[in-house]
Amino acid sequence: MARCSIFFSMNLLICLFFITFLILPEAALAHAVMVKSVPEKDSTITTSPKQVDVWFNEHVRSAFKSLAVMNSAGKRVDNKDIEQEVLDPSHIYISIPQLPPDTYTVRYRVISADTHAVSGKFDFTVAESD
Ligand SMILES: [Cu+2]
Repeated sequence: MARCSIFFSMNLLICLFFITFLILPEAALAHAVMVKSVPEKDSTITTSPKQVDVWFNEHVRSAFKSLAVMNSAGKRVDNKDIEQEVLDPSHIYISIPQLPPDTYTVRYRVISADTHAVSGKFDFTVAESD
């Protein structure tokens, strides 16, 4: 009986150890994730936007950020003038010229507050207006 409860306590300790080391650092060091964009991911719009905006769940570092908009042929179409909002460093954006109907891919790469690089992509479609 005594041996049994010691064994049980050991298991509990091992469990707590893993819970602490698996969950806590993840919460403390979680890196930025994209939470919103304009145009929205997978949206279809009939008016070519003036810029592409991307928001993260936390501020991202100003160094080494990148944002690019490619057409369906893989050609870069943005104006290569990425900016980060001064009052909201979780927001980056880039201007784009008038875009013809096509499906465009936005690629982003930023450095989180926790120094991890975060990258991703999403599409939006500019459709013929009728
Ligand atoms: Cu991270």
